[in-house]
Amino acid sequence: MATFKRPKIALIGGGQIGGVLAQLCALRELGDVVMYDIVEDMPQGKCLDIAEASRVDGFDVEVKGTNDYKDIEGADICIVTAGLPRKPGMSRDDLLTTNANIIKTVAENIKQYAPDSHVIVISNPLDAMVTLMREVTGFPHNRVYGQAGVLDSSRFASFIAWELGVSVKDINALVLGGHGDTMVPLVRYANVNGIPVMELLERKYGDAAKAKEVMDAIVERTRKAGGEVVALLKKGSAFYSPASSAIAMAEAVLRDQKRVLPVCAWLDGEYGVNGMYLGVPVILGANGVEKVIELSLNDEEQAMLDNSVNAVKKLIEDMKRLGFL
Ligand code: TXD
Repeated sequence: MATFKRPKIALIGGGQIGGVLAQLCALRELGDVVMYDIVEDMPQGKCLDIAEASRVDGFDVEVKGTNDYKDIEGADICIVTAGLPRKPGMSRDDLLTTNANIIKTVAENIKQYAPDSHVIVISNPLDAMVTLMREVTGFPHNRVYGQAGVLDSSRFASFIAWELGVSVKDINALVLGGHGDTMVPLVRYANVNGIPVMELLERKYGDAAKAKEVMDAIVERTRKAGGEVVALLKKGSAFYSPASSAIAMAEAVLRDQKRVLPVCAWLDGEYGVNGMYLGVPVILGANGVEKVIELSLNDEEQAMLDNSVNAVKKLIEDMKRLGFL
């Protein structure tokens, strides 16, 4: 007789993002959750707290914390947030050495205990940490990917919706490139249920120059959106929206949704980029990154993407220099 099992989701890192991830996994009944952290008792406490809401929220999944990697054994998907977040004044790249040491250990344990899992990396600097995760686990590239673009695109879409005074549900907006200040919000492709955003902005202001000025400000705010939250929180970085974004990715994989999402994925010639992780739209389903979708970019967009590629390349060079790759 066939027996059925719920998917097992391992959360590596039980800090700010890890906590929201656990709660969202439970609320959406994505699978049983095990949260690992090095801090003693903390993941156990957080998970017990979340699990005790099961009657109120009505979810039938387990949510457990641990300090022992053995408990992630057989996980179907690992979502990694282990590492330090930014403090005001820091760039994501300032976290490189500390977080690379952490990710290396995390990757070795995922390789040992969950060798068939998919890995969604969230820790910063994102593009470099995804690269390191893939290198240490040796998993196929389609099973190791990073979350950045879903969040950056959601921020871009939110700012457009607020400016136009329309539902964010009708906004489609895409951000390409690395997860840093060089990211590329694609204005030309942004639309409100098919209507180009620039057309609506021009109608609102009755002036193409003013519309461009407003859009330039939205693009700039999108690029700096992480820093805007860091400056307000003072003690850490954004955590609700990064968690929601990673859950959208995990759900696409666990439910084989074939969603078209911007993901930090391995490029093998696409966009003229060879052998490197970068944020691009992909089809995300049961096989992870099932296909990279190539968009035709104009010269200006391609130049911005090249600039972003160079910023990620510099991070990879730094990791090589430091002996991580
Ligand atoms: O969109 C994105 N990709 C991001 C990424 C958006 C915002 C923040 N992003 C990055 O996620 C951020 O720069 C950090 O690198 C990670 C995690 O952010 P979070 O806000 O959750 O940080 P916390 O609250 O400090 O949690 C990190 C946890 C904390 O509980 C530590 O005890 C734990 O990581 N930690 C470890 N866990 C396992 N193993 C080791 N070695 C370890 N070291 C620390």
